[in-house]
Amino acid sequence: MSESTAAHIDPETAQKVSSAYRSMLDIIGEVEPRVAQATRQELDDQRHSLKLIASENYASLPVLATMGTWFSDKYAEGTIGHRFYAGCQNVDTVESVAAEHARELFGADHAYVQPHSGIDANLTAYWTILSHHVETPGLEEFGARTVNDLTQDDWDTLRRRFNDQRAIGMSLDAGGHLTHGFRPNISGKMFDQRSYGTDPETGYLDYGKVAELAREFKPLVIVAGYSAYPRRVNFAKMREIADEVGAVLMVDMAHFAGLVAGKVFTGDEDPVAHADIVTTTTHKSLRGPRGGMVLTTNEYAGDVDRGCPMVLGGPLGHIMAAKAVALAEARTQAFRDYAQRIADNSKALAEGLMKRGVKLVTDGTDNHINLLDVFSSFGLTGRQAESALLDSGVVTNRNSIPADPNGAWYTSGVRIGTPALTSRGFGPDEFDRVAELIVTALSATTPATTASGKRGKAKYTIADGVAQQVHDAADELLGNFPLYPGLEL
Ligand code: DSN
Repeated sequence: MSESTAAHIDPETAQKVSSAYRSMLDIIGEVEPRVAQATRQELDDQRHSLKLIASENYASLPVLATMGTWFSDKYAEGTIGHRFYAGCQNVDTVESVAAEHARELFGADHAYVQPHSGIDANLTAYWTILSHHVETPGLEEFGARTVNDLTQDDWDTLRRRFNDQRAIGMSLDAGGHLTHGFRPNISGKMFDQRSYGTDPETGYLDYGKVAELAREFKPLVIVAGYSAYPRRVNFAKMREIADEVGAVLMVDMAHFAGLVAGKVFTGDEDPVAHADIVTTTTHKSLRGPRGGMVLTTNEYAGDVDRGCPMVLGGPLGHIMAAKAVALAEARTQAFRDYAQRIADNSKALAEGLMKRGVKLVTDGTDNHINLLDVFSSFGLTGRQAESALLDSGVVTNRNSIPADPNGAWYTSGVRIGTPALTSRGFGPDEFDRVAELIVTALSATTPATTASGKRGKAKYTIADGVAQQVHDAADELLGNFPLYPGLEL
């Protein structure tokens, strides 16, 4: 299998896989035909649309196949070799293999591969940090050595103190994530949180401002990482800031884990070399199964391993097995080539958009994300642009931009990423064509006015025939890079 086109299989395998999937869908269909039909339809939809959501990808068939097994039926709470259930020897094997690959691939002291998602990984990391650091002020009053020794009553008292624990993270409109201390997520209740933003002129992270905030606020945790920032982060600088104020440096690399695994982000840009704790999902640029993972230094290994049952439900053996397979794929030179192409394609897409007059946040990209300011460029809200693109077979998501004039619901931006279409084999020429199609669709879109004659924020109209024309052109482009070719259901 060529890794640049993980979505590809050779014809003989395709025949076998087709027959296996057909049999599986027949069995499923006998129980609930609507699920079998939706599963077939999902493949068809993914085959025929331009998947540009920056957090999505196409896992390889070995990864997909590993998820569908009887490991799903086994309980295995606890950690490798220390389970609360009997008969976990095979779960021990797959969890050990996944952790071993993760440690070696990322150069981490320790890997905890149980988190079910990115939110779970971050929650596990926060509890790890609190477990490790919060014991100092006054745990002796509970007769406890660490937070793990506390009774329920002790927890009730301690919970009221969480507001005394401080964290800083990138603001949402600059590209940070809800789990970096924002109110809709538990992290915003566990910590007293302040945000650092980006430079209003350039849109780049301002390390001087981060340092200023850290000195003034003295957080226990500095969270670095992003889900919608189109530039690289210098984690060596973030480490210096953390050291200066005695903070723990936590990096959420969910979005760019594939670029770290693929050695595109090295040196100062390698989070694992600089942070105390690194969290990630496994299904974005890393191209594995849906799930999460936490990498730590030896200092935090004992605490992070208590993630289940502290904050996580029983580990998912079938997903940990698939993480092991995906991480084995990510160790190859072919994956490193793929990761480099993600970044090269992202630049090509940015150039294609900018030469056609689109304003990008930071005027470009050097990772896998392009953040389009569709309000300045086309007079559309993010919601209108997202919908018009979807009508045209282009799947993206709306996203806030810094100081967004349309707020967090309608937004003024659209976020676009290259990992998925790079997996299908797209190169710079195809991404230039993608830019052209996006501009064609959005140039033909106008905001609809509301009943009172005001410019609406949700409704829109597209000039006759343009959505279909773009959809057809997208399909033609996709036809050259088929998804799991030969897999016929
Ligand atoms: N949902 C992921 C994303 O789209 O970036 C992060 O939570």
